[in-house]
Amino acid sequence: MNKPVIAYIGLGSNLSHPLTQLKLALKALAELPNSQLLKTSAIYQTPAIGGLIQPDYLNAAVKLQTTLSAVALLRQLQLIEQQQGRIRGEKWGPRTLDLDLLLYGEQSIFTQELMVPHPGIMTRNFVIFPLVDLEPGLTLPSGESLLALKAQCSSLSIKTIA
Ligand code: A4P
Ligand code: MG
Repeated sequence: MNKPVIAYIGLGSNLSHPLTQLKLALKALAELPNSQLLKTSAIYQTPAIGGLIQPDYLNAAVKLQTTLSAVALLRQLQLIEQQQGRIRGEKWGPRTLDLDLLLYGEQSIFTQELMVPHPGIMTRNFVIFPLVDLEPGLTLPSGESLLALKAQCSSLSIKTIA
């Protein structure tokens, strides 16, 4: 049995009733094998980044403890995405559900299949705000503090909806 690790997952949806999608995903995350859901952030509404014209996103994040390996956890997340009708179209295109493995313990992982910390973590307000809800004192493997990152990112375009 692997040692328990604290992992943070980012959730995003901008299709097919995003709030329902996030609630379903939270239920599925609470039922992940070999894992325990510890905390859920507020839900935020943010304009889509990435160039394509598409609806606003709802974003959130969760903190969980798991004995799954990082890759096993990623595959479980992809399974949940598929169960919620995710069709992989254009990169950064609209989606019913996107689950990103943001952090996995203190580990840095750089493979084709998995990059941890998730490359978007440092600059995206829709990742940083939910992470601050979960663990304001968090420091990334690079040594950067979450609160310092939050101070650098815009709060203008993000609002809490639940
Ligand atoms: N992959 C590598 N590392 C990871 C990781 N840490 N977590 C690989 C999850 N997946 C990871 O992902 C493509 C590949 O990334 C997977 O096969 C996996 O092996 P994907 O979910 O199929 O494609 P994607 O989500 O379109 O690409 P990507 O690069 O993950 O995009 P992002 O960074 O997730 O951005 N605007 C707002 N406001 N809110 C959003 O949530 N999300 C995106 C997508 C764009 N704009 C957004 C939002
Ligand atoms: Mg993604």
